[in-house]
Amino acid sequence: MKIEAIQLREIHLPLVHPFETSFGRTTSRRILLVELKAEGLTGWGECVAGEHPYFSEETIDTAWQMITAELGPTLAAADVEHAGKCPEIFRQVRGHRMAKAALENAVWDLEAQAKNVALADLLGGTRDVIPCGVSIGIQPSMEEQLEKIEEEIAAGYQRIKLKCKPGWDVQMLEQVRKRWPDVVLSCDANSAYRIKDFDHLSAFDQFNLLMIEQPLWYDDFYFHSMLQKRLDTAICLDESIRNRRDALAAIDMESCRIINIKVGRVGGFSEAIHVHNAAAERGIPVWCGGMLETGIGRSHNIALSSLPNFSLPGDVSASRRYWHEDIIEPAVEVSAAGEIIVPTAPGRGYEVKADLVEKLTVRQETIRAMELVS
Ligand code: OSB
Ligand code: MG
Repeated sequence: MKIEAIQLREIHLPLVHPFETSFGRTTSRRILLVELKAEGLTGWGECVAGEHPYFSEETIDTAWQMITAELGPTLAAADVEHAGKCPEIFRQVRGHRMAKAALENAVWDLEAQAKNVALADLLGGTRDVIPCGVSIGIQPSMEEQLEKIEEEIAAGYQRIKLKCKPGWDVQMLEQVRKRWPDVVLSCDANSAYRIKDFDHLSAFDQFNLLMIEQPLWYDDFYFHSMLQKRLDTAICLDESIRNRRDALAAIDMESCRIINIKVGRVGGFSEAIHVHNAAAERGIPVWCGGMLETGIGRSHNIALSSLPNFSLPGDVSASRRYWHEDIIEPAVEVSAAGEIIVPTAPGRGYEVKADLVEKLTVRQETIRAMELVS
């Protein structure tokens, strides 16, 4: 397949509710969308890099720069035999995994359409429905926290993940557990704790959490392994797993017992499948993380979550939790049983609302092959 044009767009979209983590608060998203044209088809990708380099080093601006200056022209010049060849095509560029994923995932979308198969099938998916959880941000008050949890349990979500940080942890979890003794709960610290907090973190064991996500440094395995030895609760790594080798190291060192796979964080579907398979072979369950995506990234997450080892509920939730109006049609819905149906139509299985995307666009740029540019 020859990519004929790569269209980049930045859209601005306010969140229905602000989302607060230990690293900051987001009220509105700046999102980079990729539109690939080939053989009369359009493939879509979404870059999950944030507005600030707080989750990872990348931002929407570094991704825009990398795609326009390096990755885009390289892709446009390449003969893309199969979407799985993208990592090789991008190999010379180190890092910038979210930028790479935005392009690679759009190529998978194109390929699925060209082959007339669902993206989930092309990726090797086996599930018809995926189990869904929610990620609840740090709330301004305990009252609002309990209200929010109540609302999401009523909506059917199978697992409630609570963002936590020093000062919003043990006491908060205590109150939640008191009210809901049996609900499946986890927490996510986004690297808010340090070695001096090990004893404090042991107190989390009393809450029977499914897992505690990324308690320590964003780039660490060693101290997570030290901590895991002292905790009954399973550690789940998010930020520190960048690729299959990281997954192998973390599993081998017993730094975690569960892995959160974010397709953007690992650089695209190819690497996400490698991480999935490596974990499956070692009996480590995975689940699909979220990055406050629009329907485009969300539809990619749904397809990925259909792989067999995505056995735990992911942070792939309904469109309406994030957006007043999503940019895809139909919007992503979660059933009362807390499940999303995996689309069977060719490609991602959701239409992009082109007029809405156009209206939300604040900048755009088209990239063609190197030779055509110069
Ligand atoms: O750590 O999982 C995370 C959102 C932005 C950055 C990091 C994370 C998150 C979430 C939200 O937890 C997941 C979602 O609902 O998209
Ligand atoms: Mg996380």
